[in-house]
Order: sequence, then C-alpha cells, then structure tokens
Amino acid sequence: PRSTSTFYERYHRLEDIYDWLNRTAHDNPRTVKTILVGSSHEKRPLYALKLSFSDRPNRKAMWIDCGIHAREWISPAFCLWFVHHSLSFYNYNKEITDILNNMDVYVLPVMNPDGYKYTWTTNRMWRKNRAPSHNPKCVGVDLNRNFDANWCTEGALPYPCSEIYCGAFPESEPESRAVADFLRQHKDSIQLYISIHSYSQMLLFPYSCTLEEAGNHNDLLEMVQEAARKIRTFYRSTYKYGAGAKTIYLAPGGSDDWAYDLGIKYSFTFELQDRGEYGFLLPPSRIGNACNEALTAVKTIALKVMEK
Ligand code: ING
Ligand code: ZN
Repeated sequence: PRSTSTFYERYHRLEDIYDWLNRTAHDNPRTVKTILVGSSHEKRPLYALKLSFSDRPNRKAMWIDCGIHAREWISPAFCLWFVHHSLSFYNYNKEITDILNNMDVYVLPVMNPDGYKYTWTTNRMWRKNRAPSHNPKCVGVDLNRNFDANWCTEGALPYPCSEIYCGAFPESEPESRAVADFLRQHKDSIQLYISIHSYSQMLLFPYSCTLEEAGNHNDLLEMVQEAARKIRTFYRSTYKYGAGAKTIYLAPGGSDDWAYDLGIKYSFTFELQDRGEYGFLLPPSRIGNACNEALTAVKTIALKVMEK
C-alpha cells in the first residue's frame, strides 16, 4: 500500500482551496476560467471554474456544486477531484473526453465558504451558512432549504435555531441567490445540474419537496439506476436511488428541485460515502474511493444526457 497521499486525497482548509482555484486557472489558461458567481454573507468570494475544451460559443453545459453544507467535507474534495480528473485525463479517458467534447462544465467547489471555514476553526459539525438572525444565539440558514421550491413547507422549519432553518424568504441568502441567479442566466445552455452532499450513499433526483413524481421520472430513474449498477460493479458499494422525498425524506427548498422547475430537466443530488460508520468524519484514506464512485455516477449520467 502507498504510504503517502496526493493533494486530492486530503481535505483542505478554505484558503488552500482558494489557492488551488487560482493555481488551476493559471496553469490551464486555454481550458479553465474562474467565474465570480457572487459572495457569501461574510463577503468571501464564490468562485466557480468553467472547464471548456472548445472555442465554440453557446455550448451545452453541466453544473456541479459542492459544499452547500459545511461539515460535508467529502463534497468539496469531490469537486477538486473532478476538476483534476478532467484536466488530467482529457484525451486519455474516453468517457471524460466525450463529455468535455460535448459540453462545458461549471464547478463551484465551495458554495458555503463561511460555514466551511467555521468547521475548520470552531465547530466541525456546522451545517448552515453563518448569517446572523434576529436571535443573537442562533446563526445560520440551511442553504438547501432556501431555494424557491415549496419553500419552508414540511421538512424545513421557520426557526433560526433549527438545523433546517429555511431563512426569512426564498433566496434570502447571498450564497443561494448567487447560484440561482447564475442558473437563471445560463438556463438555456445548462442541461444537467448536480449537487454533491454526504453522507448515506444515495443518488437522488426531484422531487424532494413533494411526493409528486417529476414529469421525466422514469428517465431520471433509469439514469441513477445505471449509475448505481456501475458503482456496485466497479467498487462493490451500494447506493440507493430514487426521488428524494421517497428515498431520503421530504425536504422543500432544495437546489435540485428548484433547478428542475427552472427547466434543467436532468437535476440530481448525490449523497456520497459513507452509510454512517464515520458519517461526516469520513477518513482521508477513503477520499479516493468515495470520489471515484461519484465520478462514475457523474460520467454515466452526463453520457446519458448527451444521448437525449
Ligand atoms: N441531505 C440533503 C439535505 O439537504 C436533500 C437531502 C436532497 C434535500 C435534495 C433536498 C433536496 O437534507 C444532506 N445530507 O444534506
Ligand atoms: Zn448536505
């Protein structure tokens, strides 16, 4: 067994992720651009990378965001892993080459930088952002309850002290508003939306905010079923799959449901490793495996979207 781990097999503090973003754009000027999508409550920048292996304008695109929830450290680790895989294996791995030849990819590695920072300095189990409320004792909005999809109905709470606080109104938070604004501005090109969370090993799609079925439920189900099958074959890990409300729990205000209703008909939330042994504290030795599983799912689904 290898005794040393690479940069991508470790967790990184926020400053190191910002350095990585700069370095990655600087080292790949033809293919990588940084996009300032917005800024957080504490005024940290929300940077996305745009991976584009073609000069043609108006290409189809996919969006991946990571780190909506601060304590889910495997999520930002996956976004870095994905970008590294794309840049390293373009022209060497057939699947990633086909995908990048057909679409641009936007990757937002840390959607909740204030919360992420806080998990490194103060409270490893923090979930929400760091916006103060009218109650000085209770901080933070759950960004995955703050989108305008059956906002603040059953599965979210209107109390700032709750871990699933929906905020004062839909898109009240700068982090969720920034992502929503970006998706609204690019909705004609973005065909596929993926949000990365942990843990529980699930591949979810709309709806989470209602028990109703999405219009293309069977299409979405086929995609995650095939992705889960590949993960089982290659990595011997089991992923559950299905509509969020019936597979995990009712949860209004989530980003994938909102993106779906905006018109991005291939919209997913992945819950990466593990199934509860370590939970949010997934050891660094498991990063490679967890990210390769998620990468398999992203590739399988992106290739299927390209056939549509
Ligand atoms: N799970 C998600 C959460 O925000 C989810 C589940 C998926 C909710 C899609 C809404 C939409 O609760 C975790 N682990 O955060
Ligand atoms: Zn989460």
